[in-house]
Amino acid sequence: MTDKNNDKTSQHRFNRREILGGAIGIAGAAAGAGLIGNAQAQPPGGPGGGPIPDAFQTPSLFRLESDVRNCQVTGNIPDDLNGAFYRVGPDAQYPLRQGNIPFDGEGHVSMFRIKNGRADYKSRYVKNDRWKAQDEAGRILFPMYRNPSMDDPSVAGLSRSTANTHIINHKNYLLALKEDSPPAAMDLLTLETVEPNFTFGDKLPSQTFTAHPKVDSRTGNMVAFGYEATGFGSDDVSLFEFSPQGDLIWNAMVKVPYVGMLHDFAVTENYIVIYVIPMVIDHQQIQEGGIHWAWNDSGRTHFGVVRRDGDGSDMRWFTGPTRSATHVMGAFEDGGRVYVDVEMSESNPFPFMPMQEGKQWDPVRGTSYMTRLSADMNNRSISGYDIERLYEYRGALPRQDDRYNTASYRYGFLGTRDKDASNPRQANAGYIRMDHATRTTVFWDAGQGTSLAECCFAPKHDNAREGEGYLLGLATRQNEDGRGDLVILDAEHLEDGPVAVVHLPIQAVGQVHGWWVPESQLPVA
Ligand code: V55
Ligand code: FE
Repeated sequence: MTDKNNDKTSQHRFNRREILGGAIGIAGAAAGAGLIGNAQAQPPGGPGGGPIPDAFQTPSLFRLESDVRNCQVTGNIPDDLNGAFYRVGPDAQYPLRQGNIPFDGEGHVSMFRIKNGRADYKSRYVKNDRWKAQDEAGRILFPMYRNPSMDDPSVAGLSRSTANTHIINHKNYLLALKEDSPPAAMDLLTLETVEPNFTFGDKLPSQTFTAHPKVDSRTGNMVAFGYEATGFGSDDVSLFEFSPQGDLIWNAMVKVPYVGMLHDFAVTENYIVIYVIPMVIDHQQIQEGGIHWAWNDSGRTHFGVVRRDGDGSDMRWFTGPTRSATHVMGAFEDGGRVYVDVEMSESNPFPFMPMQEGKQWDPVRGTSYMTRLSADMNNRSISGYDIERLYEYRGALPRQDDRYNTASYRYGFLGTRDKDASNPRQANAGYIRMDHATRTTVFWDAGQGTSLAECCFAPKHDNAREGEGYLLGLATRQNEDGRGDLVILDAEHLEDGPVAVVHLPIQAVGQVHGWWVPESQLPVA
């Protein structure tokens, strides 16, 4: 694939652009223009604003595992920020096949280990069975996103997990997650893969495990689910809860109205909410060698609420119009009404996901905004749920102070673009803090030529007030060959700009999600 960009100062960027364009086909064409170049070519639904995290600006063929000791720092890393910031994203082991999507690159985990004012950086691939088999074979053996019928016969029975979506700590492990498989367990400090197919000591009541478990705010238990839980394409969803020690506390099985992508879910004190969007399994497309999903632009959404302590039979479904939501900022209940805050778009947020019925991807209807969904559990007669847009900032990877995962919360954080820029196509990236109590926002503008990955909140100490802490995020410097900087902001004073910037001498690996583990939860080295 040739590139018309002949800017001599951006030779490296040129190459990456070529790689992305060639490797991911349609995504290269539809999103690449906005993703890899600067903001100019962005559609309104482009990076940071739309669904596609700026993360995918980093190459999906990076493959450099690295260790950077004692990174250079501008400013001062605060004394009360001690722990590790983990990131994970797809980093394709081999160029992706025509028709495949960037969500299928193999997982590459990175870590900023921060202690006593110093930061070290490390990155390692998740070396699970898939990665090892493909490394030994010297070629792709799992050539298509969530389509086992395309697999090389030699890998029959192996986990297909790319482990590329999210990471969380559980017991003494870092679990690398992909929603179609069990986790892979890594060492929290060395990032070695120690248990490539982690099934909680055979107690995992599902064949799959979500990328978005929640930690219960009161008990520290991990509440999670798996969809397509009893086999490929099944309409069974397994809901379950593990104690911090790894004991299975509770589980129940429910059915969904149709098989759609259940990327995230919500947990409140008493309820679990799963939200079914018309990113549907497409059996014909799968048979023809394509990916798992396609967008049905006339499909209805289903907001399902079920008690956390029952057998699943109390599940209530509230239906609504065609919408997409993939990530939850926070959720809570108030007098029987259940609220779930999500990024929401009217249509398919992902330009590389096929559209059914020959429709065209729509960058405007594909743009996401923070939106509050709710349903009144005390009212037996309603069959719909309510939708309220909260803020006019676009963006798709919302976060909160994760200590409030299952409780009422006030503050949310989001990577976005300046909504007041005179030319929205050139709007600078930034992070905002949303205060739901006052419905006000504070925006930090990262400046020109920088893109931002999803941010993550780190409390100042274990007993800090909600939102008292730091916001961490990876900044990619477009004008420096995509070099990476970790920015650290005071989460209560985003307007002041970073208190510290940790400089990498190289690009960072790409990122979908990130996760903070405080010093108190890390093993002693
Ligand atoms: C997402 C990411 C995935 C995936 C499904 O919304 C959904 C994000 C990186 O992989 O397989
Ligand atoms: Fe996600």
